This record gives sequence, C-alpha cells and structure tokens, in this order.
Amino acid sequence: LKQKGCVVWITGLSGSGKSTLACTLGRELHSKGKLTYVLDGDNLRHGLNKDLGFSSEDRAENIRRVGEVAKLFSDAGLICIASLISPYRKDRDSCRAIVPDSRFIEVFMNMPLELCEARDAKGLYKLARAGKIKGFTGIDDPYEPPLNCEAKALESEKKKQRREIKKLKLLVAKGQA
Ligand code: GGZ
Repeated sequence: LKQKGCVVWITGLSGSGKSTLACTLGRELHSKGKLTYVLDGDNLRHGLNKDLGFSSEDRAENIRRVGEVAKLFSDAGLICIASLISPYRKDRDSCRAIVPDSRFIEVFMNMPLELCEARDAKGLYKLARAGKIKGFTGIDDPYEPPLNCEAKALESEKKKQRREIKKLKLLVAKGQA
C-alpha cells in the first residue's frame, strides 16, 4: 500500500453541513482510488458511542474515542474523515495531539447559527428553544470555533463548494506527502 493516511476533522454546529461535506469529500477521494473512511458523530452514537450523552464529559469521551479510531485508520493508511460537532477546543486539540503534525486537517463549518436554525432540517433547534432538549449546542451549550484551523468551509452555492472541496483535496494530498 502506497497511500499514507491522514485525518480530516470537520467541526461545526448541528445542521451546518458537516456530514454532507464529509460524504462529498469521501466520495470524491474514493473515486480517485483513495482509501477513505467517514466517521460521523451522529452515526457513531448508535454504536461505538451509544453509552454517551451530551454532557461536556460525555462529549469529551465521544470525541476522544473517535479521535483514537481516526488515528488508527490513518495509521493504517486511510484518509479518515471525522464529522462531529466537537464543540470544545480542548477536545479537538487532544485529537490533533495524537496524530502526526501535518496529518491532522481541521475544517471549520463556518455556518452562522441563524442559518442552521432557520433550516432546522431535523427540528432539533425548535425542540431546544422549547426547552425539550437541554444543553443543545449553540442554544444553551457553547460552541468554540477553531482559532487555527487548516480550512473553513461553508455549505454554499455549488461553485464555491467546488472551490472548497478542491482546497481540501490539496490539503489531504499535503497531509499524505
Ligand atoms: C448537540 C445534539 C444534542 C445536543 C442530540 N447538542 O444534527 P444532528 O443532531 O444529526 O447531529 C447532532 C448530533 C451530535 O453528535 P456529535 O457526536 O457530533 O456531538 S459532539 O461532538 O458534541 O459530541 C444532533 C444530535 O446529535 N444532538 N442532542 N444536546 N447535538
């Protein structure tokens, strides 16, 4: 196997487009013959992390586990794309710390809360505003945007999206060098 692995870590609010970006990027890299695996926070909470809730401790453990798994995948030579809210800087930084330097690419979904909430694809923001979900990120739980991420993305018009994906592919190529 010639491929070298890396971790693409996508962070951002619920409904900011993390999963969509992860899938699109994964599909494109795959179609170029690259071994890729997507770890999606929401999905993993049905299996590996089904014992965890949304307290800051549980989120930290959720992110720690996914970080360790992502590291294993990247050690095995895969491009591992992780998409989790991962709201706390220190948790993301701990994941970065276990992956060799240039092999951790942090991508911030730079989507304003108002837009995520306006779209509210799953109706979760509405429930959070009504107090039916407690500790919802962006409503009554914090989100700490990255200070030094490798890339920012915005689910936007097709043309801009193309540019963002292109940039991410370049970063992945660098991460694999
Ligand atoms: C945030 C919540 C919450 C609370 C349930 N806060 O948009 P979704 O629905 O499909 O994805 C969100 C998912 C978040 O899981 P993560 O593993 O990415 O979170 S973290 O990194 O913070 O551990 C959302 C849903 O779970 N969800 N309750 N209180 N998101």
